[in-house]
Amino acid sequence: MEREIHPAVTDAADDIAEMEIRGAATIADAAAAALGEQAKASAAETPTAFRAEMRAAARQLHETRPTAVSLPNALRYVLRGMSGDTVPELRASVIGSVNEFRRELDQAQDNLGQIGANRLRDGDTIMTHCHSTDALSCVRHALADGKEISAIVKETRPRKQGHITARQLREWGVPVTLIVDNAARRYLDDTDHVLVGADAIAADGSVINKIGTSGLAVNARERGVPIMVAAQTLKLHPGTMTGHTVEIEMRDEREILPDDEREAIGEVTVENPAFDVTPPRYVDAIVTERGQFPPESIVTLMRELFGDQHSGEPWDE
Ligand code: RUB
Repeated sequence: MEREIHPAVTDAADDIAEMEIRGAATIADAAAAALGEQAKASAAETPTAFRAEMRAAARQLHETRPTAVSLPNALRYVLRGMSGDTVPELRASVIGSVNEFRRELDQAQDNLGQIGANRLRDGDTIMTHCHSTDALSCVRHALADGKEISAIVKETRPRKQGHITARQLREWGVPVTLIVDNAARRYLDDTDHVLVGADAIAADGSVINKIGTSGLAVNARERGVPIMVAAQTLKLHPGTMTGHTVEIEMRDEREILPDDEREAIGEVTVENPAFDVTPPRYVDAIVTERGQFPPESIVTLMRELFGDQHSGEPWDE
């Protein structure tokens, strides 16, 4: 049966797929909000139809981008909070869990920011990669604590999310040096902390983040610069506890090589992975709203948070 999907869901799904909405926490927030709109607008007449509609909306959102685990974690949170025997009860429960989820997301980002800020000293220079709201929360708190922070911002090819980071830091008055990705090793000698976010953290402590993070981490380790990953617990990937791996999104080749330039070069293969995996041995600390963890011990937190819940996905029919 065709389910009524609200335009707010279709629009959010398109915006996530096209990266108009991007970054793991922002994607999770937008997906939860879209489920809330679906619940508010639903014309379903029976509880069964309402539940089916919510599952269909969640599936559409889930299919947009495969790597950021915050997206399925958000959908799980909202759908698992759906309860009641009538459509109005179901609707109210979904709206309630969407609001709760979004509040917790903000709160978690704020709390981890304070913990991450404690690692930064007055006068420190950080190096960033991509644009992470969790990572920037650490800087915001350090500034609020009266510390002076400078930033070396990697451009982050091919989508140049470094520009978003640079703009935000400048709004906060942070001195910014923008560099191309290839210059990172040279500027590590002027860096006190590498500070990045995460799209997913695996049970072994591996960090999945924007392509280029792993090379940066290896170089930083070689230069003796600590690497800190700011990632609220929404980024912990429950499936990796039972042996699943994290799918790395491959994006359109034209992000790297537009058609006209490709024609001029001739026949080439182009690969455009959006993310990579940094092994735990190159990471000094994962900073969450529950405290900071050496990557190898993150599994303890995952066991506490997820237990052994693993019984199918709430959006499956
Ligand atoms: C974004 C990216 C960010 C993480 C964390 O990739 O890799 O570092 O998502 O961001 P893309 P946040 O631009 O391809 O979505 O801390 O805001 O969740």
